[in-house]
Amino acid sequence: MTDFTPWPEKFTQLYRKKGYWIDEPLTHGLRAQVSLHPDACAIQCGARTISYADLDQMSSGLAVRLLAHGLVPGERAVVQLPNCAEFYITFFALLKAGIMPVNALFNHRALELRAYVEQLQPTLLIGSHAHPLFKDDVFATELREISKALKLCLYLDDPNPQTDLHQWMQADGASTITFPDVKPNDVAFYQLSGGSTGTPKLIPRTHNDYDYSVRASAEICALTPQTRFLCALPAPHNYVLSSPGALGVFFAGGTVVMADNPEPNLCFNIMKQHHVTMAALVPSAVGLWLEAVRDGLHPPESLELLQVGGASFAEALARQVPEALGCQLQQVFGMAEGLVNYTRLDDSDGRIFTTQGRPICDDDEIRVRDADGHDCADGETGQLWVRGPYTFRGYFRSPLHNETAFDSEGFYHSGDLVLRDADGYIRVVGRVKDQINRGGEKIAAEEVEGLLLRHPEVLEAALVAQPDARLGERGCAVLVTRNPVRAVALRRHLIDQGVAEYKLPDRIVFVDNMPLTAVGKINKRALRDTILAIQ
Ligand code: J2J
Repeated sequence: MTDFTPWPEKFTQLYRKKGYWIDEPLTHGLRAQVSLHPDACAIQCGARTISYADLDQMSSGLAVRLLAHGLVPGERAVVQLPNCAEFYITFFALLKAGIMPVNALFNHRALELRAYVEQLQPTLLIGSHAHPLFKDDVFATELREISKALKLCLYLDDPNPQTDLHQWMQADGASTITFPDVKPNDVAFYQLSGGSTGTPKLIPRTHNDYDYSVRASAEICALTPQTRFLCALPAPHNYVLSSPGALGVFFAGGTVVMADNPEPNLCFNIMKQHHVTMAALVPSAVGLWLEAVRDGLHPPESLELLQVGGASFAEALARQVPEALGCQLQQVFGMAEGLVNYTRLDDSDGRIFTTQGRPICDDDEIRVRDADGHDCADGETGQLWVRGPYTFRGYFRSPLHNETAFDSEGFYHSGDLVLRDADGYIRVVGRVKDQINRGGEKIAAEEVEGLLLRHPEVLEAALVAQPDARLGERGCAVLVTRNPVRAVALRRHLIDQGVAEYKLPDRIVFVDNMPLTAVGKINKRALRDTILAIQ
């Protein structure tokens, strides 16, 4: 089974020749800023100010200690940290040490973490006791059984200095060590896929491809050392990590200001206190910010640019942003698998309000195809296929899934329904993948259905999207059961299996029979109508 599918040689050469891939490790952007202005603030985390020199030294300190402990470049790690400076320090430390992490979301639970550990067989786990799974050693012990290679577990704020992450970040001697040479075409880390399948899939991202997407994004968004970026979405998410996200800000010498979540009172206070100039939100959070302003809360005057992406953003809301929040809007349509589109800062209002932008790169090859694989004309709705210098070529160890996710020419099928105008601007109008987009959080229907079907009373299960004014969509489980079961019992059943809370169906509906398609599959389109009819 392939861990990583490389780009064919022809493309590798092209992307190098065009200057997209510059054969530098993903840490090079940070290195440059450390030497330019070591004392500038890289991260504002609550009252803590982490300078570029601190970020560099602490990440080197951790990297040195990990290697001295016997971890070996090429090994893998599972990391689960909340939104805090240590997330980035750890990320850079692992890049320096050549250890490839997956950064789990903080709201992931046992099911997701088990799946990552099972797939990656990590030697290192970095977590936080603030997470319910790591309040004692029980779950970590279970993970050690799943990955026999797991030799070190470190925790944020661990009372035991031997395993306290901060202790491991002490910089002693770090500056004298040389780190292993990383090969820029190797995997730097694994990104999380929103997924549409039963088990969460991992996306290998290389130094070269990720570095390009970050560098180019920072340029498109005109980031400078004066940029003060609010990270209020989960830090590991591809959007706030790389579009241009925290990495883009570090590469430009700006400041990342951390917030636990996008709640408007919290964020407005933080933004005012730290003069935030730019923020990235999902549409459901923008809804909350606009509502707060209508209720009399003053938006921060320093805010210049608000990025909105991750889920469909209604034009009516988009139009309100500049006046209500006193800033420019930028729409972002991206995916952890690669392709990212932005409206440009100098685009007309019409484009900014009604499209999700155009790709980063001229060599992002976009195909809009109908269900039979034929190319659609400009302005016609079809399925998005893409290949390019930062769109991956295969999921980690998923040969079967890769067969359908890619065509024979290496184009990736994102599962989005889009239309593209003659200038290459894209509008997302729906999707064909079996996924719920719950306020930007992606839920693979098949995963939740599989868990529901493990309940002894459940005969058939389908998770479908139901429109929701606040979240855009909610998950509705439609079930055929042997005997009546209470919804609370089913929720309990899901929680007991350790699934992340955001994946729990918001609503459970019972039916006698499932509507079927001509080929005998559950007809989800019909089900969506059914659940609306029985509101
Ligand atoms: C409609 N649907 C959108 C948009 C993403 C930048 C921004 C977002 C993501 C992300 C990202 C959308 N309108 N503006 O990784 O770097 C839906 C699509 C897409 C899926 C990807 C980035 N922006 N989507 O959201 O991997 O369905 O990445 O295929 O979480 O989100 O989800 P994800």
